[in-house]
Amino acid sequence: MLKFYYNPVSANVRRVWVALLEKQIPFEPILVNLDGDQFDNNFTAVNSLQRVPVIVDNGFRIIESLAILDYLEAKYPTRSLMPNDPENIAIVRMVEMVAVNELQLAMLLLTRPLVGLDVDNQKLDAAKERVISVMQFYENMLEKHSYFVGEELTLADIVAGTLLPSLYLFGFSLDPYHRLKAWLERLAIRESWQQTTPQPEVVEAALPNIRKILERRS
Ligand SMILES: N[C@@H](CCC(=O)N[C@@H](CS)C(=O)NCC(=O)O)C(=O)O
Repeated sequence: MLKFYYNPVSANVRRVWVALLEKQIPFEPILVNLDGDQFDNNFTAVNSLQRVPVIVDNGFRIIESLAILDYLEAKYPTRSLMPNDPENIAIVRMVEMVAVNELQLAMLLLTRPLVGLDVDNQKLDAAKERVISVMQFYENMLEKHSYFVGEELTLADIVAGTLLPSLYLFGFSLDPYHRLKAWLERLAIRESWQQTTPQPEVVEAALPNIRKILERRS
């Protein structure tokens, strides 16, 4: 059975977890505590870069959440989470890249003061502005349809829709973004979202580990 190395507070993990559930792929979850277990010899043998998520499928090992999503889509095409016409493929990729390269980077910076780490005020303001620009960009993209591509869930919704619910932690309100709010409500009622929503007490308990991870990266 496919092995899934995960941690429940990781956004990078959650997008893979949601895809596994949406595609109804059976998997064996293997919890990696990010309080040091990621540096164990056992886990380092699985991923020498010492990060989750990782999947091992019939002995084939993949790291990097977006690469894992692409693999799952190619290997398990039903229930499809990727359109097949050029424009819609581009939309999915664009939404994913904006989520990871713009939104997630800004959110990482905004997490620093939450865990007691220093950050330059100018950088904080720039990160907040970036988040607002991304929210507006997504709001505009959701003008015509229920999801980023038509009426069906795709990887675009999974990647962006597992990041945006955490914005409240940084004081952002979704109230001015009616379409974004309705889209997130639509996602929140899906079983895959409900099953993978990190409990607030689990997030709270993980804050010291998140602090150490961010400290190592600065
Ligand atoms: N680009 C990678 C990022 C993976 C990543 O940063 N994972 C974090 C959890 S969110 C981790 O395992 N961190 C452990 C550490 O830095 O020590 C992906 O998308 O999979």
